[in-house]
Amino acid sequence: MNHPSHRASTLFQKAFGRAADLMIRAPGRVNLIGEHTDYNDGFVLPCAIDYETCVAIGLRQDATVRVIAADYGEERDEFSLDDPIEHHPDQRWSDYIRGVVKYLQARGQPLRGLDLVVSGNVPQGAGLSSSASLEVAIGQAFKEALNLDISQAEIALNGQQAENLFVGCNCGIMDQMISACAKPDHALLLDCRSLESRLIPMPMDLAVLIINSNVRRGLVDSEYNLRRQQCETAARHYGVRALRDLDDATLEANKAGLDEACYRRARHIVGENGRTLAAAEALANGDLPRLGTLMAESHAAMRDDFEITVPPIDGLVEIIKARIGSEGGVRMTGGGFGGCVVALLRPERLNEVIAAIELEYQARFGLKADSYVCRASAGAGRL
Ligand code: GAF
Repeated sequence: MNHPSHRASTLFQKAFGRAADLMIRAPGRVNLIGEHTDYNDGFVLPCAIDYETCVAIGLRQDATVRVIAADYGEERDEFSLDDPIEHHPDQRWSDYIRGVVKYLQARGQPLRGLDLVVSGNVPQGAGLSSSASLEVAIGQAFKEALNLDISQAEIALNGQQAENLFVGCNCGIMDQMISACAKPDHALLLDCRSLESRLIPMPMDLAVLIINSNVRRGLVDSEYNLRRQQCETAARHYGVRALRDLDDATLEANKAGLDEACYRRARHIVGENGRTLAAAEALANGDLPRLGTLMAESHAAMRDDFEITVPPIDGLVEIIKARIGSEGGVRMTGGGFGGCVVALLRPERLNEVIAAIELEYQARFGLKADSYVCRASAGAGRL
C-alpha cells in the first residue's frame, strides 16, 4: 500500500487528473566490497537492493517537464527543454532531475516534455545510493517514455555527470552503474576503468543484512574529496595513471618521499582491489570463510589506512562478527563517516544477529540501528 510505486501513481492521478502512461523504478545499492576503488579505476562488487526510486510518467507533446516530489511535501518543479537548464533557486532535489535532463540533452538525445511524479524508499543519507537511484530513475524514465537509443551504461554515466557537474558531488561510477545494470540475485563485479562487468550469482543460502548505524554523517563531502586528492597525489608520486596500476611491491619499494597519510590511502586501494577480485571468486564458490576474512580485512583497512569509519560503525562490525563466526562476513559499506554496515550470513543466524544489535548497540553508543534484510534486486527498468 505504502510502496513508492503506489504513492507515485496515486499522486500522479490526483495531481494531473489522469493515470500515468508508464512507471519505472531504479534501485539503491549495497557495496559488498571494493570501497573508494571506483575513482581509482579499480574494482567494486555491489548488488542492487529492493529499496528503490519509482517514477510515474505521463507523455506530453511539448517541451515542458513538470515534476512532483511525493516525498518532499509534494513540492513541484517545472522547466522547459527549449531554455538552457539552470539550477532551481531553492529546491535541491530539483538539481538531480534538471542535471540528468541537461546532460541527456547535451548527449544529443531527442527529448520531449514529460509529467513526472517521483517517490522512493531508499534510506537517505545512509550510504545506500538514494541519489544515484534518483539520477538513474530519471534517465530511465526518459529512455522508456521516449524510446531513446541509449545504453544502460550511458544512463549511468549521464547520472554521474549530473552529480559531478550539476549537483556538485565528485562521486565515482559505482552507484549509478549498479542501479542501471544490476540483475536479480546477482552481485556485479565491475571494472571501473573499462566498465566491463561480470555477474556473480548470490548463493541461495546467503542473507544480505544491512544495518543503518544512524550516525549523522558529517563532513562527508569534504572528507570524500580529500581522499580523492590524496589518492591522486599518491598516483602522481608513483608515476601511475591511477592507483589501479600500482602493485604491492612498487607501493613499498618507492614510498620514500610520499606523505604518510597518502601512502596509507594508497595501501588501502592496492589491497582493496585485490580483495575485491578475491571476494568475487569466494562468493561465486560459496566460500563463506574466505569471504568473511576478506571483508574483515577490508573493514580494518578502511578503519586504519583510509580512516573513514567511526566508532559506532566499528562497534557494529564487532557485535555482528562475534555472532557470525566464520560463516560469512561484515564490513562498513559506502563512502564512510557513518552510514551502513553490510553483513553476509546464513539466514538461520539473522534473528540472533539482529537481537544482538538491538541489545548491545544502543547500550554502547546510545543510538538505535535499523536493520534491513535485502534481496539482490534488478537494475532500473519498467514496473
Ligand atoms: C560513494 C560514491 F558515490 C561512490 O562513487 C564510491 O566512491 C563510494 O562512495 C565509496 O566506495 O558512494
